[in-house]
Amino acid sequence: MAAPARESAPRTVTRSCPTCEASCGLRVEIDPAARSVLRVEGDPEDPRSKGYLCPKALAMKEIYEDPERLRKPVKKNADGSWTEIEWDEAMELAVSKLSEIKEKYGNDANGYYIGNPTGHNVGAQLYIPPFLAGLETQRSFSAATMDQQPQNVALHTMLGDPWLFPIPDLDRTDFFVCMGGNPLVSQGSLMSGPNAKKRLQEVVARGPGGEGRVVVIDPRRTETAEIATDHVFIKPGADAYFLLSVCQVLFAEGLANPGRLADFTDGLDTIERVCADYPPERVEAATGIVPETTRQLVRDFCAAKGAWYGRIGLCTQEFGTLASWLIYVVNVLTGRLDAEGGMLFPRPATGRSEAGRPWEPFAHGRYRTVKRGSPEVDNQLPCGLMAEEMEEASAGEKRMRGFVCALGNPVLSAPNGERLAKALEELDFMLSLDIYINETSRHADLIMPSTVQLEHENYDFLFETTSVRNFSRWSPELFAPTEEQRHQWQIYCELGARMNGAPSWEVVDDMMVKGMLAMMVGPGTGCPEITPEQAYERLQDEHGPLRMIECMIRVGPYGDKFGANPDGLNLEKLRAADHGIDLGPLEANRLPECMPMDRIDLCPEYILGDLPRLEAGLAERSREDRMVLVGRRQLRNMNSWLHNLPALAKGRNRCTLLIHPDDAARLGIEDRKHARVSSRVGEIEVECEVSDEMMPGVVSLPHGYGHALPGVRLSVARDKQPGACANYLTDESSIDVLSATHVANGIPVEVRAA
Ligand SMILES: Nc1nc2c(c(=O)[nH]1)N[C@H]1C(S)=C(S)[C@@H](COP(=O)(O)OP(=O)(O)OC[C@H]3O[C@@H](n4cnc5c(=O)[nH]c(N)nc54)[C@H](O)[C@@H]3O)O[C@H]1N2
Ligand SMILES: Nc1nc2c(c(=O)[nH]1)N[C@H]1C(S)=C(S)[C@@H](COP(=O)(O)OP(=O)(O)OC[C@H]3O[C@@H](n4cnc5c(=O)[nH]c(N)nc54)[C@H](O)[C@@H]3O)O[C@H]1N2
Ligand code: SF4
Ligand SMILES: [Mo]
Repeated sequence: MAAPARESAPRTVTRSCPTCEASCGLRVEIDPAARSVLRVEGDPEDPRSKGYLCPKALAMKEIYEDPERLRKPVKKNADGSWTEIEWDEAMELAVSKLSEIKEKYGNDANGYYIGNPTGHNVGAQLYIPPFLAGLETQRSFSAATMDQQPQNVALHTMLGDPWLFPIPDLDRTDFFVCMGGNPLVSQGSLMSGPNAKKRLQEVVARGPGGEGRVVVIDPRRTETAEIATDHVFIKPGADAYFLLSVCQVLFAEGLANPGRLADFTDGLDTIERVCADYPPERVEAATGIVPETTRQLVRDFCAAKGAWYGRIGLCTQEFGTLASWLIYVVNVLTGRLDAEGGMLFPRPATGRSEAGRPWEPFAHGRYRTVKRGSPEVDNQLPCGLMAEEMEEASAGEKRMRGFVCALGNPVLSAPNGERLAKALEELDFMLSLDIYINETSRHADLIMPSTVQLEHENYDFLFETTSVRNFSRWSPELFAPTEEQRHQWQIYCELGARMNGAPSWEVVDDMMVKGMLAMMVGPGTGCPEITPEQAYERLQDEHGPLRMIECMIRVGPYGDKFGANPDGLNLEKLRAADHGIDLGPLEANRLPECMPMDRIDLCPEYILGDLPRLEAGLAERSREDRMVLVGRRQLRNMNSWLHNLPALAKGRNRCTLLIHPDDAARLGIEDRKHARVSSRVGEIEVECEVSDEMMPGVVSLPHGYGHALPGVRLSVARDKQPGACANYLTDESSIDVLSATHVANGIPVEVRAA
């Protein structure tokens, strides 16, 4: 690990903000002697964020300072209280309990859930493998099945790589269609770009005559819609119908023109046949969109340099995979995939979109849940099914008995959290890898906390693959961890070593790096002049995630090839770049080289298999009488876990239900008064805000609240923003089976005045 600077005078350090995908550059003024943060501000010299920051830039500081944050493992006593224990004892306890369950009941008697902050922590991402290798279970859950898994499935079946996300070329497009995303608040997801507001305003200014377009298609007139040129209401869950009608118009009006993509795309005739059944008139009642709006939008889009984008509102819904797939189909049919101003493939310095990388074919159904036989999809089981898999009454002898919850809070984030909370109490053993005693970890027998961002180095490993501009960025450790702390990667590596019977975590770490080098350098690779052994000797760090990053970036597309290309990138240069390394705009024309399959499969059979369900749903969807719930994100939240930070929890109650005035009048609901909202699985009480920003028949509630539970040690959250848990209403039985993903948008609910 790089020696942390130890000067004692206050100084300013630059790093990227690890709190959301945007990864803004920050200037952090610290007092090393007092181990305190004096100030956080935007870094004007950061080429991507140019000084921009949002209120959540303070999150890193306040988490670091939070007196309720754990620093040492805690073990639950018989009376429910917690005792701090040493790491060795904690490791011993975790490994013995998990191994015992494995031996007694089989590997799959353990299960795990991986949460979102993993994506923001390079060490957590790179060191999960040895831990999972030790656990050897197929009971694998994560936040992906409340998130982007439908997009993973579409990309895996179409291009061969679930993680090869096409990203809107926001800085060059002049016509941006945004479905089911609210980048003004989320700062862009799978479209990581700081200051989304400015970028979207520039889209409009850039268009011919200053008349570029930003078209938001969303059941709520969102913050993004407010600054867009156009907003179109759509009924939740109807996007697949709408997008098929878009395709129909493209063919019917002779506008389908894939350009160079046609040379390596299969299935163009199939999609023409499929969409022919869905002219705009036929889907109007289901979508709520008048046919002329669809036709004009398609014509205008085709006349411009457009990018057509869909995000979480299209994933976590009834037809998540179909809708996500159709977004890519529209971009192919209009020649906008892989074209400047369209949807482009980032080129990360770590080489993860280069030609010749190994192709793992799409797979599903290799394991099924015990209770209802729900198939895994690319190693993911629907996370809302964790509860029934744990309950003796549901899963019997084959139930999950050991559970590891890693950097996640599924009691608030996953469907039917109330049921999950009860089921967690049935486990023989639960390990939480978390920094708080929160709604989920309070059920654990043992909690192992990691260091937090200011205490470890980081590299924007995930977000260099999702950024609107190519970049490579290292962030320094600002405060060396104390003796009693461990990094997340060390925890995983040590657990893995002990479970695999390896002599030490160091041995496991070395094996990982050596294994990686054996594949990346030497004869027949992109680095033929050097042997893996020589490359190993040249690595800067002794251990840790940055050593693996070093291997990847030196071999990667901008790399120094371990010396063969002396001007290229290496770890020294990366660490010296105070404002990150700008690698320029996204490149066009990377297909087909950058995809593992030879040709685009525009209509994967697996996905077409769900069309009968879509067709069968049309009549039901065309009825008017449903009231449905959708989600919304807020500037000062990050899912469930920033509410304990004073700067982000202040102000009035934010956990409010938005409802259209007509619905409110009909139901006798008044602004700022309470209502009870119920679904098939639960009921909660929330404050209402009556607003015409909602589409009639649709109500909106943020997720991540519901902190006032016994045993939770989050006093600021409990006092300032307790809220109610939206996911107590999310029905775990409502699954987009193709992707194992839950429906968190478009949940049928009943609302009545409290
Ligand atoms: N209804 C509804 N539900 C949703 C969504 C929605 O839109 N609507 N969105 C879904 C999406 S997109 C996501 S990604 C998921 C998120 O779901 P989760 O990942 O399960 O939930 P988070 O709230 O992100 O919880 C993060 C946990 O990690 C811990 N943590 C944070 N940083 C660290 C760290 O550095 N080390 C350790 N050890 N722990 C840390 C926090 O204390 C917290 O317990 O929620 C999903 N749930
Ligand atoms: N401030 C903040 N930023 C965040 C997060 C956060 O919690 N807070 N979370 C981060 C995470 S983990 C993620 S995954 C990203 C998500 O980033 P986004 O995808 O931008 O997330 P949302 O803001 O939830 O936007 C979803 C939109 O979909 C709409 N919607 C709901 N149902 C439908 C539907 O059926 N059809 C259509 N067309 N629209 C629908 C909702 O009204 C909402 O406006 O944000 C990230 N950034
Ligand atoms: S937009 Fe995201 S990355 Fe930028 S300061 Fe806010 S939380 Fe941090
Ligand atoms: Mo997410």
